[in-house]
Amino acid sequence: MKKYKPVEFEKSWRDYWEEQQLYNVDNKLHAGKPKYYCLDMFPYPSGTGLHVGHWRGYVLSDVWSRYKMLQGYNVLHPMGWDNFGLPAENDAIKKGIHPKISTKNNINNIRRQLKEIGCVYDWSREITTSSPDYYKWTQWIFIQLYKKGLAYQKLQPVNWCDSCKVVLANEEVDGGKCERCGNENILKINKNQWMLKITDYAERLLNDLDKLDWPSKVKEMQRNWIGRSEGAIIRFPVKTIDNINENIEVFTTRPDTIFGVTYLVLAPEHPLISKLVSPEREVEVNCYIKRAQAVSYVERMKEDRPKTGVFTGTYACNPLTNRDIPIWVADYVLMDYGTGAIMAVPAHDERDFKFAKEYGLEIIQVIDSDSVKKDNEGNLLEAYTGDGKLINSQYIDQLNIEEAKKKIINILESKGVGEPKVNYKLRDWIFARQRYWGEPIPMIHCEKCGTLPVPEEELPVLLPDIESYKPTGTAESPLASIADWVNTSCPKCGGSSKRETDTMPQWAGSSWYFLRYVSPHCDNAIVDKELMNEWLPVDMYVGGVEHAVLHLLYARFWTKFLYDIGVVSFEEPFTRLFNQGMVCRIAYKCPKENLWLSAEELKDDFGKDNVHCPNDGELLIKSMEKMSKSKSNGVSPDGLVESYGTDSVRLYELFSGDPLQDCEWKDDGIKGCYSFLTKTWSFVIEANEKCKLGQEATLQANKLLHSLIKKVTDRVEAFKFNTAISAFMEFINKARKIPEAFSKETIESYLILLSPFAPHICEELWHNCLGHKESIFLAKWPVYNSEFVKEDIVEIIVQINGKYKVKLTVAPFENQEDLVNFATNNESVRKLLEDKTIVKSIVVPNKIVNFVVKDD
Ligand code: ANZ
Ligand code: ZN
Repeated sequence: MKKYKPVEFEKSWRDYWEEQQLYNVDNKLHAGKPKYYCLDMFPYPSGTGLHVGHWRGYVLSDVWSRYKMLQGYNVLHPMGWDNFGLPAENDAIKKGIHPKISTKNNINNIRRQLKEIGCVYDWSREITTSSPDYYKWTQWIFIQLYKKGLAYQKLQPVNWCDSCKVVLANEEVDGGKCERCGNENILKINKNQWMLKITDYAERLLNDLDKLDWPSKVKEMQRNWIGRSEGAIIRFPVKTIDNINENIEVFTTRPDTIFGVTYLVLAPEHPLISKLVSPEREVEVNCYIKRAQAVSYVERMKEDRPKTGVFTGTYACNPLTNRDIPIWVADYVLMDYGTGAIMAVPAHDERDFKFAKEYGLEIIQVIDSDSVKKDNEGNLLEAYTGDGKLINSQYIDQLNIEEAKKKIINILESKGVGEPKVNYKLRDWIFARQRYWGEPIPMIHCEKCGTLPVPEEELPVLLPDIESYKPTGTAESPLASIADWVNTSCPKCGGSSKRETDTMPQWAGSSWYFLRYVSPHCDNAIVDKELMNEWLPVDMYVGGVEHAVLHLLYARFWTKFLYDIGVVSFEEPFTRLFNQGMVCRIAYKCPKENLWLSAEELKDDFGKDNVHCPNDGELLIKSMEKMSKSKSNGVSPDGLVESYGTDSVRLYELFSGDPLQDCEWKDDGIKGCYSFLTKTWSFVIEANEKCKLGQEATLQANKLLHSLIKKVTDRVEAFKFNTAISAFMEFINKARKIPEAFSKETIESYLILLSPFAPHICEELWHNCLGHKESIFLAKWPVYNSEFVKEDIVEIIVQINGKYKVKLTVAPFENQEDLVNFATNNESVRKLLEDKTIVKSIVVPNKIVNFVVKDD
């Protein structure tokens, strides 16, 4: 019998799939089938290529796509490159190669690696965000946004990294540090910036989350990011000094606590400060403001930060009690939320409480309940933020909080000193970078006519080729120094004018790429209408949870906008979302040099405890870390593919853990998968040899196979690929003892089931052992016969809060956690659990799953 040698045939099957255009959706092989659009979050082509951690998501979506194909769908599974933006530019700067060239090289390398995984993409649809025929349409969208008043310029404090010499977006400031270089010295400078008014869409972005079949964790993250708060605006008149007549407007979610206000706080950037500060306090206040500017927003928002502030020397007046209230300045109040000013209620707000304690300010309790904590003298021990009844509040005493809120808002309105207000945490999107490697913002500044969009027929505004793409070290983009690009004529008056030199942020191209894939070569419109209606929205979107907020929010925003201007016919781009967990691996760090050491450097010691540094003998710190270049714990797939073949690597990627969870990469884990494939190889060959023409499978063989069909189908549906693979392993250990018991048809079914996971070996055996002439991926996913799985099936009752909901039939689980997973992932159960938080799940093994839930 021939031995299993994957290197001998894997490559040629990959070539075969490409020649056959297996995933080319226009191919006539797929005519008349229903559509299925499966999309991977496309990669930034970084210089280091892909490690096995990156592979995980691509393998997952490939298995899913091949499975859908076998189920009879015409599967659109495209791939492309998000190669504008900071990572590519920084990488290029480091190596001194133009980003256009370096990203092209990187793309070629990653495309090769993706092909090597055996993923079949429809490469005829490949798109690149930096190619002019793509970014032409990114610029076009910008102009449409501008025309609708959703793109505007605003003087904004921006984060300036003194070390990278660039302006950083808020999301690039990570824990007060520059995300690129780790520098902690992030300054605020003012700059006129292009902004997109995503806040106009806040309500819809929030409400439409309910329609999506997404992990509830991601929806929750989006809800928090949008951050809707209901409350009120209240105006506190400033006590007149020098006849100034000003009000301090605050936003509060707790108008009910107005009788407990003991001071007001302005953010250090608040424009009123200079007007109302008393002369004798001016020096101190200015000094405080200066210091506050050096602190990042992220830092300022931290709960546990010591509270600091200064008194302005001035008082305001509580509009309902006429009491004098001191006005303070403190950096725990942020300028860009609400009104940049608050009414402080130390008795019921934790930050206010700490601040009041620090500066000896009065604390008036206005909410009472049994759980309020006090010392012997009756002083509050901490801020009480729970439910209760109003006290010390005149005519609203004894009301509950909700009643009190309503009543106070009514009174404020009738006196004209306040009104209800909904506030969002979501900020407008700063849509400009002072960098070279991005889409030029297609605007022109004319001294006479002002700021105008480039006429649409002149798009794209090409990014010029330049010698120096490095940051200028000023707050301008490198484009500003290319005179013959910058100077242009005004589209309105023809006079001399200047191009906008800022470029778009790296999120731009990825905010709409899913749309371009359906008609990537369409040059007279952003998308071909008919194809758009046929393919979109995306049925399954696969990618890392690190994009749970920004990318997904931006893509949803642009989709809603394109819907509003009639370009697309759907309001949400991604119907279903799957976030794979990260691949982790042991990592060693030398505490002395702060260096991470790789497996190559540590040789046989890798994996052991108490390892010493080969350079300086220091005891190394061993930990489990996300696989990454920076921790020196990446594993390149290239060598593994050479020794074990792609199929084994694919299987191990899937087998190493629940796809949703982080998993650990063990270097010899792959051997088990290789051994399983070797067994599969000899089993299929032997069974096929022993199988006589027309032979029927025995009852035993049928039972084995049909229970496998049932298990694999259920588990794939639930995205539990790891347990699907265990089912294969169990099967093969039993089946190889009775190879003579199988029929040709049962052997075929086995291969079809395995083919999405290990496509090469299955295609090889399908052709060269079983004698087929067409790809196995044109076969049909087998269906189990319930006759053969009777004993193997249990009925699971699913309850929510003890009430019967649905019945599921499934092969019994050994591990009851898998049963809970299976139930949570079932289509109808998922719907029932939407917008609920599972408090716990109670299991009667293989009989009942009861979810105890609360509403979100
Ligand atoms: C009085 C009060 C009493 C408050 C109380 C809370 C509890 P959300 O919207 O839920 O995050 N706040 C308002 N603007 C702020 C700003 N720019 N910087 C820092 N804090 C700000 O919370 C809104 C609450 O956060 C507001 O309600 C305000 O404090 C504070 F027992 O007003 B509250
Ligand atoms: Zn002009």
